[in-house]
Amino acid sequence: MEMTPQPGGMFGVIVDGFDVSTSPDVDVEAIKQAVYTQKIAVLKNQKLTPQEFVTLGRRFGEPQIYYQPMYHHPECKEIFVSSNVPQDGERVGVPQTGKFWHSDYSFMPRPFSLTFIYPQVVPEKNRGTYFIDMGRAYANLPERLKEAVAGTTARHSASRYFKIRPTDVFRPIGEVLAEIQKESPDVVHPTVVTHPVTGEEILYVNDGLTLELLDEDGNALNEDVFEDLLEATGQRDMTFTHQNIHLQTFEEGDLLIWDNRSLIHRALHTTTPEPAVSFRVTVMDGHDW
Ligand code: 7UC
Ligand code: FE
Repeated sequence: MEMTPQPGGMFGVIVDGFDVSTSPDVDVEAIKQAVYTQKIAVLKNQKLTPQEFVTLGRRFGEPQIYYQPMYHHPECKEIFVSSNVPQDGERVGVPQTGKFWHSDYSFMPRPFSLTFIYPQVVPEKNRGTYFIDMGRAYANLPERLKEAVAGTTARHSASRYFKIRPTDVFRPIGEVLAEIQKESPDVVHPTVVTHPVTGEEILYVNDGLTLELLDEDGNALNEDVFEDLLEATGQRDMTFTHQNIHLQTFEEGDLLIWDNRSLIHRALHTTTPEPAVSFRVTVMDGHDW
């Protein structure tokens, strides 16, 4: 196995020669450490069945099952499917997922530690995912904003980007919204979290899933602070040229692993989408937040 820094990229490593069935545990550990410190690892030339993909995830942690079955791979519920390509005339997974800045499961009490993406059908144009390292973004915040968020918490919610399910058609929207709150109630996380492995401080705020900041008494903070954080970190830049934004591209055979605690990401889909399918596995690594 060989690990090299990603050329031209802002962060990340390229991993050649990793084989889920023959590579030793020390290689898994080396990749894991690289993910914590370099944030992304791109495993090259992977040829995995869905089951093998889950096995790969299991070597890094405990694979999690997404709370909504509509995203599950038909044979492998540990795989979350993002797809706009029907199979035998049937919808598989969900199209246009993650087209907003987020950290996976930030609206849940225990967000995932690591995310694995294994693209299956790679579009010609518009391939890739945008990333922002919120550890670096926090370090570069103006002192004024660091002071404003000190001791605060943030409320996260599934509501804004909850995808209407086929079974929701003709249901009253209020009923659907009430059900979302019942199944995945809003959660509160510290605004600044400490990475359990690297000790790095991370601004845990994303435009898609974070609703508002709360002071020590649980009262909503001035909205301007929240808006300034989104602006300062690059999440308001719709040209995606902000210095914090990294476009991670991939080709067939690539398998991306990233640190879901410190990175936020945003899928690159267009309104007239080309066929695109990707499989996702998410794991808990046994460390607390
Ligand atoms: O359809 C989607 O964009 C899924 C999103 C609401 N959640 C992904 C996650 O794991 O947090
Ligand atoms: Fe995501």
